[in-house]
Amino acid sequence: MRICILGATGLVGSELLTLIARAWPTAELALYASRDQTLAHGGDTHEVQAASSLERGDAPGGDLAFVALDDQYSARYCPRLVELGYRVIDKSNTYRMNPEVPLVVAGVNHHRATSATKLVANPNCTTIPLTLALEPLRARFGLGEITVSSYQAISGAGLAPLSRFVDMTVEGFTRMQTAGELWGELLDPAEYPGNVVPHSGKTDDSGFSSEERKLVNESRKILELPELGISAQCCRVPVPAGHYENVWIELERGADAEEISEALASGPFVHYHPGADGAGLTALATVHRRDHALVGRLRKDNRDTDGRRWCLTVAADNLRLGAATNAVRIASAWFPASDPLLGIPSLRQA
Ligand code: 2RA
Repeated sequence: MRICILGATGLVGSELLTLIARAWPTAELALYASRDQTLAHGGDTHEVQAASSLERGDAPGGDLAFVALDDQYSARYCPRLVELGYRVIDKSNTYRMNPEVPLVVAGVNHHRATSATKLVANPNCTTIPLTLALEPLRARFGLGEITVSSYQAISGAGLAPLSRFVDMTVEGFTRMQTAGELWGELLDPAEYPGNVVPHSGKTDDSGFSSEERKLVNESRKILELPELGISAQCCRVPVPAGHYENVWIELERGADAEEISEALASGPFVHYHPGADGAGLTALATVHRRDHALVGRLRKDNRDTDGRRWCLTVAADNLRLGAATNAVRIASAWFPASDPLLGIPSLRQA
């Protein structure tokens, strides 16, 4: 089995390398990035080729391709990979809302990745954990309006911003210790990425950013609820890893906390934190449960009158459950994974 990764040198690419070794330990690997280079990963050294080499007439084919590139490069290479015989899972935004391309969350709608499917879109790193929490509630109680406020780790912006955050944090503390000044006075808010800011890229006429539109539009497609009343506000926060989402949920049918907890705890790939305080449910706690959505802090909305309005929190490692793990689980529908945690229960039992 030949597997290729486009974007192998990025943060998600690195997680894909780790997971592929767990899922398909004997697979032949072909790694691609912007240019020829050598990649050190997990004690191994890999040769990485320029992705442009795939456009040569003699480019080799393969079985499974993971694409972790920006939109314009996904649009350039995904068709070529399909032409070379690969089944392709693309992490970018390029194909997510394309009606011809399934947008798949393993554990929610993985039946949409069939044996005939050649290209699957991997949802945004906030949408995957949110829909893993919402699907068991949809199935049992129906969904009314959903409101989400997200707090997204800096690693979601990629390796360079994460490195700058770490470097400037160390530099800031060092300068504070030597200068004896308040750290905040030393930092230019415009420069220092360790701030809480709106995730406001590509804001359109609606006033909502592309990140907020992704949560809304992708959730509707994945849950197959095109009229779902959902709204979101997204922030970037100074945390290296772990996206955190506060969610206000209106159910169609009222329920009590025990029924809702049971539904949430039964959802695939969910680690449920019982208790309204959600003890231990933090952004960084996701690094200890990288392949699960952490769900908890369930409590009745103070405005509820009939058991339909609830609040809860969802958190997930944005590079793993929010990206690489979901992609590998989708692929395990076609190529069964050696590690059961990276499989899809319903298909694996078949
Ligand atoms: C972010 N979801 O967190 C976007 C892309 N990973 O910035």
